Amino acid sequence: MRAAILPGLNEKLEVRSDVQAIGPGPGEVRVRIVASGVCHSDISAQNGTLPQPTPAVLGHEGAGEIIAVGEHVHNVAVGDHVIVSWVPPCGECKACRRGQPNLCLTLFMAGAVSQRFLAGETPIFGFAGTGTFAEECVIPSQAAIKIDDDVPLDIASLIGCGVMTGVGAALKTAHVEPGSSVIVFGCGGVGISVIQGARIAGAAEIVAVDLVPEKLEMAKRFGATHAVTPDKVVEVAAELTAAEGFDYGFEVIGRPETIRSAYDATRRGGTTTVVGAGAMDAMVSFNAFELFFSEKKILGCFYGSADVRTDFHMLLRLWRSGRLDLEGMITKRIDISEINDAFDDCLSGKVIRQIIEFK
Ligand code: PAD
Ligand code: ZN
Ligand code: ZN
Repeated sequence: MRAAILPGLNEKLEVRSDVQAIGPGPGEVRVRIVASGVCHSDISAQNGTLPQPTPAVLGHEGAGEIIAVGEHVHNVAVGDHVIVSWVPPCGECKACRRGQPNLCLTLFMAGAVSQRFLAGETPIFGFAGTGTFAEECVIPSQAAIKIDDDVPLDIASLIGCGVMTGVGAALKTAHVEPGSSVIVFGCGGVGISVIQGARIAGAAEIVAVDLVPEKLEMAKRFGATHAVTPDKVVEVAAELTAAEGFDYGFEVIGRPETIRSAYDATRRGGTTTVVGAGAMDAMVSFNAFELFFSEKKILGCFYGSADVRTDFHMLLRLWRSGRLDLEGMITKRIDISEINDAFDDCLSGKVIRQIIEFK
């Protein structure tokens, strides 16, 4: 089968057709991937911002159909349509039992160090324990979340990472309140999803911030009431909040400067949520005075604080009722052979989500 492999750090992806997925072993399932979104985290795995052993099949935002199940698998069966979750909740650890299954590390860490693919004779990792830039992948059964057969799998794939993370950041991490003011730095697939989440939560003002002018126009279609380049943030804060700052600031880029900007744009007592995934050596500075004096809450956000077992369905219901626009987020449909160009397009900042379709 075909798969896009990252041979080593900072190398171009190589699309090979001699790849196979190994298994399914006990507790695992084999998924025929129908669609996979391209998320910025895939690029961050390529350039080392996020740690990932190589060689690895990238991709972690996918949906498809179960074509084989290993022993002891009861939650899904052959023929089921599923969304791949890159954090499979084990259901038994402390994080799962205290109601924070997005922080479950049991199967996530095991997946990160297993080589569930072969390219020729070479064992290959899968990004974040998945690897959806492949026609098939083998994952723990807990990573396969069954959905209704009538949901188009391209729509479904987006929920697997960007939409769950972004909408979850607004609804489940920050708990945006009706009538509040929100500012979102970064309008890629994840940032647009934060904007949609804030709109669903009933925010009164939603300001989108991006460097790319086309993105600002797009952001308005998804619920941003204002959209500005970073140099206009102070001006818009003056206009909308009487310079007090926004109730909620979201950083959806993953850089120290923009984390700092999101904090600065948040009002005293407000909440800054860091969704962007930055590097381990990228430091952000706060002075000791402002931390206590401003009483701003700084929240991290991992996978939208989601319980994928229920929240994927919550998002699908919002989509069915016309309150969450997923179709509009698909900027481009590509063949896996175009994956390196797709990475360049993502870095240009002009696309929301690109989907690899496997036919
Ligand atoms: P993307 O590349 O599609 O979008 C990023 C956007 O930010 C683009 O529109 C850029 O133009 C814009 N941008 C870049 N620099 C600036 C700047 N200095 N000021 C304003 N705008 C800027 O990325 P994405 O939406 O796929 O992902 C966004 C981040 O979220 C990225 O860091 C990704 O790794 C992270 C992520 N985190 C989680 C999580 O669990 N926390 C999950 C998924 C993705
Ligand atoms: Zn667990
Ligand atoms: Zn992602």
